[in-house]
Amino acid sequence: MALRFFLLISSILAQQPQANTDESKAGVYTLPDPLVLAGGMPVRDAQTWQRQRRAEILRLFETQVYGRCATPPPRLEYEVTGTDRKALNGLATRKEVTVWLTGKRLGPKMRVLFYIPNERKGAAPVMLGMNFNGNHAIHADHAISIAQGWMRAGKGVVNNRATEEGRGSEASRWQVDMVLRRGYAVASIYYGDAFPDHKDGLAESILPHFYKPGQTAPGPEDWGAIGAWAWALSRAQDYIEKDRDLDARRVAVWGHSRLGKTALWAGARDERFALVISNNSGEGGAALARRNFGETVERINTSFPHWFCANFKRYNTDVNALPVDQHMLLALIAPRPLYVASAQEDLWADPRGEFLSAKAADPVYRLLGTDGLAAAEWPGVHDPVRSTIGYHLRAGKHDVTAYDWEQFLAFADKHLRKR
Ligand code: GTR
Repeated sequence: MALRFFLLISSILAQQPQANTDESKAGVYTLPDPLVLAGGMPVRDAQTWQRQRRAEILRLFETQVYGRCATPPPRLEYEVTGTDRKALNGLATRKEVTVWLTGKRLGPKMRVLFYIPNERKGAAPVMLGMNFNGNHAIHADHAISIAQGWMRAGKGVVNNRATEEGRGSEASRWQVDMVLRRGYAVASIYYGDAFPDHKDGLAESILPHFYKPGQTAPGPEDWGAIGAWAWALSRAQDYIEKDRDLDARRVAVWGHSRLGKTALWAGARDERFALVISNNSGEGGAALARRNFGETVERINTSFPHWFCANFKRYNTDVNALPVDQHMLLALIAPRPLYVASAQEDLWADPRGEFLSAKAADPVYRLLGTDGLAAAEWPGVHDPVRSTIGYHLRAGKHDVTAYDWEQFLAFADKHLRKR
């Protein structure tokens, strides 16, 4: 009996290794060098980065971390509904755009909610991101359609379905009115439209719609949920390119937490995104995988087996064998402006590891002629840095707050220039 109890406890502990939050135990590690080609030759100029090294790194993230995304349908199938030019007391124009993700009107679709500031000169720059609780959760506006499909527990969610009660429940994380008053359009998508976020979500996701003939499950290098979400963000960009109220060359893609990981992967894959914002993205996002602090590769693959590609699990117990680390994901965004936001109490996401990762992407940003990350040391609380790689550490917990938005907007005002 005692032995069985002991075995049970030790197997539970083995499944759930304790997360380290002691800086003195973060360990020593050597990061792979983004500026050395696979063959060992150093990358000394922007051309070699753009033509060779960038592609090598992108491929490694595709095959070892997030998986390869599908080829988009040849033609974007979409429909604009519910346009209201006097939304939010005249502050904005609201549109809901249905995009059919496989290009077929009978197939899966996502709904992109737009608020476009009415007071603007020309096409508006866009803050594009995904939400956790449905488009109707980002603002109390009664005209937003309630999200369909599976939804995780939250305000107004009954039997995994959204109801009216959830309206506006995520509003503090979106700050729609603030963003509009600063001249930016807001675009938001319920992430569950592309992949319902639970371990059995695959069947209801867009992935099976892209299986090759005879395929019944994702292969080791095929995309997972993060890939599906990132890919859907690119389909939103496809639509933005068709809407003359929106400036497709000034789209900032942003996200919080798992959706921050998603925004980074979207920005890395798709160079049309002009600016990328990661908020508290942590493990599998901005934070270095090799640093043993907070969530680990093993932990994330165990809790969320559907997020990454199957190959990523090979690194569960040997993170040093990964041919990349997350600074190389950030480097894929170079030379485009990138903002990494951390929160002081968000130890699970390893705020210091997020900074160190941004710092380790700096040589690539500098090689490409930008000022990189202009902070030698980890900045203190509420001391934002606004170089081409921007960074701040906010007081408080894992969240998106008005403070974060003030910094995102100041950063975007500085870097999202009209082109
Ligand atoms: C946590 C997960 C993190 C982060 C977070 C979130 O449970 O371990 O990697 O993604 O969820 O997305 O809220």
